[in-house]
Amino acid sequence: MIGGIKGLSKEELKEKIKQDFQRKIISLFAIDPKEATTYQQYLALGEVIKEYSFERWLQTNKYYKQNDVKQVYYFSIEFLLGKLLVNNLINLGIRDVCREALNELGITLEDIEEAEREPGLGNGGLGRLAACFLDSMASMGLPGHGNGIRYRYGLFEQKIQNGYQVEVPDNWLSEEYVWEVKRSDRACIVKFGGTVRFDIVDGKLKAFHENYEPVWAIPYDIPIIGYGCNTVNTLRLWSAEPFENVFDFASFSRGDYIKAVEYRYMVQSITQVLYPDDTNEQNRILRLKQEYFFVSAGVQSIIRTFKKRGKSIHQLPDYVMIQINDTHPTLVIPELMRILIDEEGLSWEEAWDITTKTVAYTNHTIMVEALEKWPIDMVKTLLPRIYTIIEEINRRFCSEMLERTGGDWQRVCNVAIIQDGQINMAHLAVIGSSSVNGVSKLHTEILKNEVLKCFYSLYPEKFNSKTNGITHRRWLVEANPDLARLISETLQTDRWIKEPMLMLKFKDFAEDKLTQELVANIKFNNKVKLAKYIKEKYNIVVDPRSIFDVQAKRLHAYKRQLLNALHILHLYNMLKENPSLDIYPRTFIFAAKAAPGYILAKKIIKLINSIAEKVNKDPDVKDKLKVVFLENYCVSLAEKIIPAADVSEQISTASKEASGTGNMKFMMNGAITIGTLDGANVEIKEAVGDENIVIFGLLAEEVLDYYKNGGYSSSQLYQKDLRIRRLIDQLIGNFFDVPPGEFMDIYNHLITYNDEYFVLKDFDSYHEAQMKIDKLYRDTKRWRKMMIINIGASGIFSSDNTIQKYADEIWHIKRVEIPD
Ligand code: T68
Repeated sequence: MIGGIKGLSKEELKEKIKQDFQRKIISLFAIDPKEATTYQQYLALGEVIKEYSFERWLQTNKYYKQNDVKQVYYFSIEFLLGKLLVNNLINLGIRDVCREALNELGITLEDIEEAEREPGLGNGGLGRLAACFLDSMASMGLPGHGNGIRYRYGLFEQKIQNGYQVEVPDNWLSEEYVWEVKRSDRACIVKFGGTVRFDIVDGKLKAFHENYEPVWAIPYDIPIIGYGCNTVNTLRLWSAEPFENVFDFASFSRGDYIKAVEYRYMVQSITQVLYPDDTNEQNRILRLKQEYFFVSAGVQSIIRTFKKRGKSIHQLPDYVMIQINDTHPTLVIPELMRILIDEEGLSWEEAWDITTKTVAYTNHTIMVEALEKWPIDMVKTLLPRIYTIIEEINRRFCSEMLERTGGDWQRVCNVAIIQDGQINMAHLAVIGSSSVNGVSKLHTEILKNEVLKCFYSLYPEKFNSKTNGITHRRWLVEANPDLARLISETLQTDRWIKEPMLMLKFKDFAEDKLTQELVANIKFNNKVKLAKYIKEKYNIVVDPRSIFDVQAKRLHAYKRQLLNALHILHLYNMLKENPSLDIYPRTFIFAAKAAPGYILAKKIIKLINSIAEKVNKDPDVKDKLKVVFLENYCVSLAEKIIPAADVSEQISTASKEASGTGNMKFMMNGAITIGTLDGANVEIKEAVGDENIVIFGLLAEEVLDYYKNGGYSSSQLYQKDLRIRRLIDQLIGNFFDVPPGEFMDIYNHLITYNDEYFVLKDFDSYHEAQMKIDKLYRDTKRWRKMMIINIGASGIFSSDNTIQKYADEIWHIKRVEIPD
């Protein structure tokens, strides 16, 4: 180990970095440091920086243990970390000295930082939220860790070929991953399949799980380094490995060579790949295996650590809290019950009391198709002991409900865990936990009044709202260093990096001419950088003086990239009719991955690219409209795009986007939102004031009312509105240079199936809103003022604030200061 960096002067630290870095290159690659490639330099620097965090990491764990600190474990099937080198340098407070050290060796730190490959262990918002939360917990000195899966292949890499999305496997582990530490000594055994036998032992009914297939869960720990403090928490990701001795040996001795090999294959498949679906992949046995695998390993390891403290198991809820990120880790509930009953010998009632106090559940969606349900037979076969526990939870719950409702079977069936041969995971999560939260005010209201209404009337005290947040350290300090510097200079302090509510003071400078100019210059420079990237990568020239209008997020019908695309086509039509039409030049930028099996979403990508092709090469509109689709949207690309955005497209069908977090990242970087009153947009509007955001479209209650009572016909709109008719006709006519029928799925979605997400219904109102943006942007002073207000107000949406609420209201944990 390289040793710590405690108490060194800046000069000493610089010398140390130089030495450690060069030695590391030699020890890793046996080459002269001068000959190292940028990637080798990255690997060496990464190792050195990781080792610098070890002292604090040890210290943190020691402190938690010695002081009996209550700890939170955030269970999530995805953690979308992004690159860690820059982040870790900033949080350790050594980025500048490191830059200088490398400079003296003739190396540019930024080149090394760029060389890092990001682990794509998440699909989108949910996984990125988990990563923001880790950063906030560590930076706030909160004892909170992550528990997840170390996928061999992360989210696919997206390429665009001839306008179509093509998926390429993300082999992120082809080179070693610098930031992890393998801990084989802390492996756990996870058991699949087999049978359950019940027997009376010492007068008590006991379950015995037999003939199962054991799987090794090997933990890989990543240090999560807090900003400006000594806290280093842990993200533990589990990898599945076969049981070499016991099982293989047994199979071989039976002469069952094939079975032994199949077993190895089965085990490796468990953590092989992240499901590339941001709604839900149902009824896939492998997905269920993944869920149980990381849950079982995580809970076992928590209990093992807890027991080392020498406390009674009954005190578990006083020292441990498990937050489940959506329903994917819901098996925590029966798994904890299993351990408490089968291994710790507690009664059902004791175990249930402990379990429900220890677990809390966050819901991230109201989309019915995304609510997880597992067929009974699948669970019974794969997890026989867990199944018996779920069945018993259900039996007890239903009989209690039967009593409470005076024998109203219908009401009991509505809330049962087991329904129509399936296990309803959201119901299990609500029943088995102490807290249920939505991720924005509006979303929580919809949960209480619609989706989980029956449960809200049963347990109103469990329900609460925790509006999402983003870490301003990554999304501002790291992604937009010039703006961060300006804020510090303007406020004459950088304390806002620790206390984001101080950012609100930046709003006071909204009318200040100098601040306005400086903000505008920073934005312009960021746009120049992005324009350069676009030119280099796609050979498309975009004008940084045009409005950069950006929609970057997963491609999903409800997020309505289609509305944006059709509207661009409409602007194009207007310009063709009247080439001298006065519209302010705009560059429309899209970035979005579609789930590989999501046909409509993939057609929308093709449509955007077809529109881009039409628009970009038409001399009539050349300087007024440009359309660019940036491939492979991921955390690092987001860090390039967002600081350069003028307009942030947050245009989901009201009620559908639980919160959104991109909306917060854009406002934090001075983009103005054009959006519906959906998810956290509602709260962004409250924070910036009506005049600093552009709102359009149906309200959530109107949308829900249409779903319930009908009254909307997209084909009538098609008949009535000439603009819309023209757009739809262009889709299915020969306007685009595509194979016949290429966009038929889009046509059917909009017209045949009556436009489920109200794209056409909101079209007119969206157009009005876009014209308002056009007008506002021309008013330079006004626009700059809006930017500053958005930047300042974004402090409210720092995940530090969100996490403080989780800590106070759900977890009941306190900040601790880890001593030097
Ligand atoms: C998102 N959900 C919400 N899901 O859509 C978004 N789903 O509104 C919210 O801001 C964000 O969560 C954080 O709360 C997702 O991102 C998934 O990615 C996902 C992944 C696997 C299975 C289901």
